Amino acid sequence: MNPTSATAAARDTDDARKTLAVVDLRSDTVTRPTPEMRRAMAEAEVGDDVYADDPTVNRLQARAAEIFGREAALYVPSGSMGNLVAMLCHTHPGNEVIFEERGHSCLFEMASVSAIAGCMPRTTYVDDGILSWDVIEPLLRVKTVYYRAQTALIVLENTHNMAGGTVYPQHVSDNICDHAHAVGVPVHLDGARIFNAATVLGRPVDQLTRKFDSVMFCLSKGLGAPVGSMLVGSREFIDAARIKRKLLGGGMRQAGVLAAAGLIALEKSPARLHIDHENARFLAEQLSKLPGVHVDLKKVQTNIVFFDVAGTGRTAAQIVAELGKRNVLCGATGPTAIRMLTHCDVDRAGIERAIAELRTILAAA
Ligand code: TLP
Repeated sequence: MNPTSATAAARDTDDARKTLAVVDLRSDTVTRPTPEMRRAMAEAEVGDDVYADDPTVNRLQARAAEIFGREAALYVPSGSMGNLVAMLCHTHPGNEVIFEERGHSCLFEMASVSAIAGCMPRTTYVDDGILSWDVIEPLLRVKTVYYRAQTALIVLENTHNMAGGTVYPQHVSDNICDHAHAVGVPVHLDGARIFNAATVLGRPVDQLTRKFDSVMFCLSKGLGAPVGSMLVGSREFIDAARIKRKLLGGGMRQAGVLAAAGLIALEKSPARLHIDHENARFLAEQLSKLPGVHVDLKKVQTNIVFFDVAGTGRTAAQIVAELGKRNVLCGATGPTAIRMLTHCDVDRAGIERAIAELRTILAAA
């Protein structure tokens, strides 16, 4: 029986419902390590990475640096720590950092830019999340009167999570970096999902990111590793980043058991991301056909789907709760906004089931 007809048969009894597999669309962070990853983790050669002695971490770092065409890379426990380490390297307390208003490192990382780096966020809203130099320039404070906080850093996010997984055209991010450098301001890329952007653009990540002063990307999102993110940049930047990572308590010991899965994710997963994108597009198109549901299809460019349920007469929280009872998990991001992400642990049948469950919920009085 396929999962969709299984749904129809099982719906009426709670017991049967429990047997339905969970379709977890809350995030691409929810994936479980593959059997190959688990084997590599069990067999990983390890050492103490605070002494830079872990051969598996060293291999992961060398490979990440190579793929991004940079001098060096650093393994960090999370994307949030990677972004914060970069901000600490590029700024001093009392500086300003420019973000798009819904940037993850501005809005969703516990205000670490202020609470820990001591900087003031300067933000601007762009509907699709894609900044341009024209939008950034008026926000800059460079060599103005001494009592104005100076801009020390610009942070771009590619893909832009809360704008719907939107992708920077390369000429736009290149142009921002060129202008920023001309006025002496570095640019950091929150590239948590840069491999998704590379998949859409059909360009390698080293090309897309070559003008940035530092790049953070996540192994633990679309690439499917259980833990970890990478910072890449110059040798000088990574040496400084290593110190900041330790400052934040992010120096890990036999981290090779985690890095082993990261290496597999890095080598193997980028090639399959197009499947997640195709599933997201299918999901978005099917959702847009449901009564009262609105999807901005032009923003569905990668593996993230936002949709609005205002027209259904229900709140996002109500729908998320109803779906949850049917083992379809997703998150409300506003009173009537819901986010779903596709990833390697959800296939087309799972997506079809999610749509079927939502259709049923909406059909109920
Ligand atoms: N994003 C998570 C949540 O925190 C919202 C998600 O489910 O999408 N940059 C971007 C663009 C991100 O989306 C995230 C996590 C991070 C950084 C932080 O990575 P982690 O969770 O590893 O600290």
